[in-house]
Amino acid sequence: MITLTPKNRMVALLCGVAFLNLSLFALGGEMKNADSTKQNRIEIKDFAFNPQIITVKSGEKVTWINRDEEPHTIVSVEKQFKKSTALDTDQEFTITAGAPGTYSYFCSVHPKMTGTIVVK
Ligand SMILES: [Cu+2]
Repeated sequence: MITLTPKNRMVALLCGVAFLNLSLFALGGEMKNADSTKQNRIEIKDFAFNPQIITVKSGEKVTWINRDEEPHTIVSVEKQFKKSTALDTDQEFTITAGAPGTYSYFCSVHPKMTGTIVVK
């Protein structure tokens, strides 16, 4: 039988605190993961945006990455977001989706390249 001396009580308390800390840490890690999986990525390859239509929630980020050897830009048809600079190979451009609606965009270097973001 274990008697609870003051020292034993202290050890038990410390174990409890350590356990609580671990649980909080695990929870924080999970929340962080959930956030980082919320990535909306559009690849630019072979003179096309992939996916060509993407649906995101207002406030989420949308990132384009240029996988072509040619420079491309991202320009909102109705100026719903600032236009990108000319993206070099593997260069990225990120916007934050604003008010719900349909955002059409194109590449000013190759105006036939078009895409759509649907913001819910
Ligand atoms: Cu282009």
